[in-house]
Amino acid sequence: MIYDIEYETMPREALESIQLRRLQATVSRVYATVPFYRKKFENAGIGPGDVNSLDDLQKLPFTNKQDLRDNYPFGMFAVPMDNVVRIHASSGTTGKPTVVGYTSRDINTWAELMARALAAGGATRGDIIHNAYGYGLFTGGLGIHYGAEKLGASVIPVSGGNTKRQVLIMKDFGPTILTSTPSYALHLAEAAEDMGVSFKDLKFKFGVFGAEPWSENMRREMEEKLNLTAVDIYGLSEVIGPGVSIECHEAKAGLHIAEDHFIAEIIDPGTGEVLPYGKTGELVLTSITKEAFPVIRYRTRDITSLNPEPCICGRTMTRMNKISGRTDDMLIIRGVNVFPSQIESVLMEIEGVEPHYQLEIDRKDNLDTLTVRVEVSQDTFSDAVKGLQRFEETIAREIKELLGISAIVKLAEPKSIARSEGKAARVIDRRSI
Ligand code: DLL
Repeated sequence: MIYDIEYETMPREALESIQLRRLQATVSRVYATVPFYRKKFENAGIGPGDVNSLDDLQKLPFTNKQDLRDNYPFGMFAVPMDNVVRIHASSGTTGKPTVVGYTSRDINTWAELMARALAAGGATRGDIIHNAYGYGLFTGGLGIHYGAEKLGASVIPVSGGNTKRQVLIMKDFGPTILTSTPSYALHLAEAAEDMGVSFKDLKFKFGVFGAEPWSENMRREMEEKLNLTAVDIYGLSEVIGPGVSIECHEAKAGLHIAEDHFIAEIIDPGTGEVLPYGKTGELVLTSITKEAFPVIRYRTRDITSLNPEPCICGRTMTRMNKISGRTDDMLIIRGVNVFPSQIESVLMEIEGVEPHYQLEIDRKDNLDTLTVRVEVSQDTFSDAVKGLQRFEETIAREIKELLGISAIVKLAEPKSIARSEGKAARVIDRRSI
């Protein structure tokens, strides 16, 4: 079902004229109300009057995470606090959190976007949504929640954690849509199995998974284990939260960006040059309808490419490909660039390997070592030691062949790698230089 048929299927020309109008209004507003933007624009020698076409967006300076930190906590807000009705923050792994604010119109915009997103992911008014994204400063829980209500579905605000109780709820309430991080969904599946509950007997039809990267191979694994159709949802607090883009369940081939609210660009992360459709680089997003916390050319550090081809679902909005990594989580191991998602992809191709893994990077005598700890199924694990050794070597060989890096593979006992209730921590980098 297409929730907002008028906007989601709008012809390009009409969409672009709306984008330009909204961009101009946003630029004028941030110039007038946020000293940070005024200063940046002035330094670049441009003013609101210089944005006369969508191409002129390229004249505007980028905004990055450090800028938000420098203006911590509320320095980037474009409205007085009187008009702010909600605050969220992203914890991040280092430094201060990034704080974002919403007016009541922003909350409504976000709910609309999330209603659209859930509908694209297969949800309807008649569905019961088991929402296991964390509620709190993280945007996942409340973002999905408001969208589910706007759509008219029934939402179970179960949040993350208390996994056994979640399994009981899944069994007794019969939810039809699961929303959570992909790693927590797998954890739920495992907990259910331990409790003698099979996902095959549950009522889930669709899962809307995001907030962390997951590969196509992981999708296959999840669809089978969870007995549902898995779609990818993307977003980030700085831009609004979940709902920036969503896969349609019909195609599951790229995430439709809500382009009537955000303008997407792909840049070369090294030079900042804007790249054409199809080229892979860093995603840059500009919000064009937000009031409290507009962002101009925000560098997401997420790596993807854009695809303007029409989609079988009827939506005209440009699609972004699944995020393949972040500019800051690219591992350089003995000079070879590799993203955790690539290793995941290789692992998920191998029979007997479970979707739970951790990458440990050390530096010994100035040499980097990569250890891949990966769980295997109970059957495999009960094999003779020799068999296990051979299996480790096979996996290491696959990694070497496909990615060109040598790894030490260590098979881990089923359920020995820590499970997460939110975003999984897959990389432990012990190199301190
Ligand atoms: O993770 C918002 C969200 C909640 C999205 C629920 C989807 C579902 P942050 O905590 O600010 O916001 O983290 C944003 O998470 O820049 C990406 O690196 C990563 N990320 C989010 N969605 C995906 C995805 C929420 N579908 C950061 N695939 C982003 C890969 C994702 N990475």
